[in-house]
Amino acid sequence: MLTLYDFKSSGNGYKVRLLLHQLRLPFIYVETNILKGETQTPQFLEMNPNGKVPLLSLGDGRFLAESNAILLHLAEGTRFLPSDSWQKSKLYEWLFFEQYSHEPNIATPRFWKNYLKVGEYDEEELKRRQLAGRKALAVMEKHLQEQKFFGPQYGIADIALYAYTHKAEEGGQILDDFPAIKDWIDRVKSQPGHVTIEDI
Ligand SMILES: N[C@@H](CCC(=O)N[C@@H](CS)C(=O)NCC(=O)O)C(=O)O
Repeated sequence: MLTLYDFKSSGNGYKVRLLLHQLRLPFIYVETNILKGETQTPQFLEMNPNGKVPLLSLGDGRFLAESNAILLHLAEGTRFLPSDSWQKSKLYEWLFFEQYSHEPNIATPRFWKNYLKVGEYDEEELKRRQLAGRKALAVMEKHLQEQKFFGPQYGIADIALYAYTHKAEEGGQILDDFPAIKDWIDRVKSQPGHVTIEDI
């Protein structure tokens, strides 16, 4: 049986939850409170030395961390990951974009604004990241003006990008400025087996 160590409001964790539901794979959910240091205990660090969720236990002693690596592992051989090598490489492009240009600038401001008090984060750094986040959203908007999804059909690049994009306003972004992204969010929500970030 698969076990997912996760924190409910984590978009990185939500990516994995969403795919598990859409693949109809049963899993045990273990809430791991990052605000209470539960990812930094010796027991947790034994499973993931990087001390972060999401973490997937395969149930046979193997553990896999990094949300997009988990998505790739679970999606192999399914309709969520193309088999054509070029299409697959283009999808990897979006997964790496998500981790380098998108997540640090969309997810981190959201975390600061939701969980930290003014003064606990650097206002200048927040503004810098919000600007970079807007640039990442503009890249997505341009793609979505021509394409319905971030692959030949709905798949794990959409899941990876959706997780924090649909909550981007919590980090100070204005999604009304990106109409193609708003339409895509509706398309993602209407996929079979969709669950929200509040669901487990
Ligand atoms: N690149 C990682 C990022 C994981 C990450 O930042 N996880 C956060 C929650 S969203 C966490 O566990 N933070 C706890 C900590 O750093 O102690 C991924 O995509 O899974």
